[in-house]
Amino acid sequence: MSGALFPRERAVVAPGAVHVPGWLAPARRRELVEACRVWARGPAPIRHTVLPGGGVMSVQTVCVGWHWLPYRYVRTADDVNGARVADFPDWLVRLGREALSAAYGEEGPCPPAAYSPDVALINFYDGSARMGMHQDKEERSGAPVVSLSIGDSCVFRFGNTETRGRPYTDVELASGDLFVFGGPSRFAYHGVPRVLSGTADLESGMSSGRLNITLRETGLS
Ligand SMILES: O=C(O)CCC(=O)C(=O)O
Repeated sequence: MSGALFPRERAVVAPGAVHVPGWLAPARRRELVEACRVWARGPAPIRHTVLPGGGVMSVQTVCVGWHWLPYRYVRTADDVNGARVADFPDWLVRLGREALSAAYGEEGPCPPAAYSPDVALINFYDGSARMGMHQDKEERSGAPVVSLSIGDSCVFRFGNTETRGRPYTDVELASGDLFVFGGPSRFAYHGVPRVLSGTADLESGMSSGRLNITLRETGLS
């Protein structure tokens, strides 16, 4: 983060879970923000996901490659407008591989060259949005999840694979940060209890709010 007072260091938060601060250069943040703005318009526009019990998620989400609805992946946005979601672009596969190299080097739970993410979940948080503790477990692949953050900082809570509760670690994710979780941490509970409003990264092209992009392999064909 350009505004950080002190250098923030790469940290292994749990086995297989790595935080790389400021990994996305400003130009890449801007390109990603622009791409997300286009995806947010369609073919299936960004929306607040409605949960099976009737609850409405406070974040807004748009998907690329596959459409996530609780709790499965489909090709068409049946809970939005029925449109087939945008194709997953090759440049995003390359970005996912670079992210794995940055987090793990060549020694991680998945060789970067073998990583083939095919879905991106793009979440937009306004200042009051949150995400409860959950596991990413609709994927049939155990490949790592790559998470990229742009805009306002947040508190990201990274827990354990057994329960939504403690032990967990709270990590501040700022604009440009990369967080990868794979290997023994792939199915750890995680969530976002708080967005830190007023921490915008204006260079990214976002004046407020937080964007999070997770890249995953669904293991589906
Ligand atoms: O916004 C984040 O940092 C986490 C997003 C997340 O947990 C998800 O999309 O499943």
